[in-house]
Amino acid sequence: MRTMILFATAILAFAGTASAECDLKTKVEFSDPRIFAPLKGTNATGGFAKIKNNCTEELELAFKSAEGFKAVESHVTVEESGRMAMKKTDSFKIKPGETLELVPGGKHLMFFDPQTEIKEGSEVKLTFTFNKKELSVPFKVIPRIKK
Ligand SMILES: [Cu+2]
Repeated sequence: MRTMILFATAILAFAGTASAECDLKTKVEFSDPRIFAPLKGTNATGGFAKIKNNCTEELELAFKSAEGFKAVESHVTVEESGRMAMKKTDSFKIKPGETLELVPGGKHLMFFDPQTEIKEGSEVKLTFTFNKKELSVPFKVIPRIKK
C-alpha cells in the first residue's frame, strides 16, 4: 500500500512539470545490440539492434561515434534500378511506443576504419544522440556468419 501511495505521488510530481524530458536511460530500450566483427582485409562493418521508444515524444536518433572506429554512419537500404544500395542518412525517427529495427539489408549502422582489433565477444561503446541528448550503449561484437 505504501508503495502505491509513493508511486501515485511520483506521478503527480511528474505531471506537474510542464514538459518532462524523457529519461533516455530507462525509456529507450535496446534489444540485441550487436556489431559484426570486421572481416579480415575490410575496413567497414555493420551494427544492428531493435530500439524501442517508450517516451511520450518522438525521438530523433543520430549515430555519433563508436569506440575503436574512426568514423560511423547511419544507413538506409534502398532499391535503385533493381539493385539494393546503401544510402547515408543523418538520423532515424522513432515515434512514441514504436520500435526502430536495425537489420542487415535494412536500416543499419556502419562503422569504418577500426583503430584497434575489434574482437568477437568484446563490446564496443556506441554513442548516440536522441533529440540532441547523448546516450552511450554497449554493442556486442559477434561473428559475421552465424555459427
Ligand atoms: Cu551501410
